[in-house]
Amino acid sequence: MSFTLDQIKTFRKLDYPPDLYQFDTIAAGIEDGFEHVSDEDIEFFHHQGYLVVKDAFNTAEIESAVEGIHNLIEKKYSDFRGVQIEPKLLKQVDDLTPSQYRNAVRKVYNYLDYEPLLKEIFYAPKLLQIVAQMIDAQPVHLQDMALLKPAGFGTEKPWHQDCAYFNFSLGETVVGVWIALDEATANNGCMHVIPGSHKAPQLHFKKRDWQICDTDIDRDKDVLVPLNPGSVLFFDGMIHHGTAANHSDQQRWALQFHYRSINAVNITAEERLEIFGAEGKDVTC
Ligand SMILES: O=C(O)CCC(=O)C(=O)O
Repeated sequence: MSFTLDQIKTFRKLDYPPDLYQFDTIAAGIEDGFEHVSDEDIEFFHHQGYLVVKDAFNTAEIESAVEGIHNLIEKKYSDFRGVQIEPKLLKQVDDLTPSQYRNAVRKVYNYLDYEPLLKEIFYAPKLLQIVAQMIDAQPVHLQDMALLKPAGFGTEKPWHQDCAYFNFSLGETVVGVWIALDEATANNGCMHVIPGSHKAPQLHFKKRDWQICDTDIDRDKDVLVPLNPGSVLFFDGMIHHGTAANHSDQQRWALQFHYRSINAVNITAEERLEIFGAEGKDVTC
């Protein structure tokens, strides 16, 4: 049995300002896949910090990715540990039925060495070819995740810059690739980006997550990125982005990959926090 409406209501408290995400401006995108991405589009990516490519993966490729995620959640690989459920349900994880557990998964990560169906899409030549142009060097694996926003109570991912999580110096472009596996809409928690916000690091705070302060977000510039399954959002690792809670009755599954340049330089966590951390800087949020 899945969750009852009463259960869903108790998981669903909104814990951020209702106008933190804006829904008026919708991202435009390149039609019909990667082969239509031009040099001007790569320029657009560098200026604006994001690029949308519609219908980049076909139905068979998306079904195969979904099957890969099911394999991981349903424990096909006995020593795989990269499954995280919705934080709000953590306390009752042992009481969930198998179907409730499946519907409560929020994140699956570090799976490339386990699931060949997902490794295939991570290293798809047609995708890497675009990423290489954006990075202007050989792309190297940085992170692999599947981000699943459960229907009814999927939590927000507050505004942040992904590079605030990565121990690499800021000289080289990090590319995030977000691939919709379901229809991602304004209602079920599609991506939001702030164009042009990738040019400088922003202080992060430990609030609802490791995030940018709600009051430091240029909400008027929020661009919504609804995507149909198989469409892709490329985003610079420095762009301000986030996703609102999913209170709709539609789940929202996506893959999120990150690639760095082969030339990227490692830094320590302390050096990263010198750049992105608010600690000791006499600022509050
Ligand atoms: O897919 C989502 O809900 C947000 C993902 C995201 O921005 C992240 O994990 O960096």
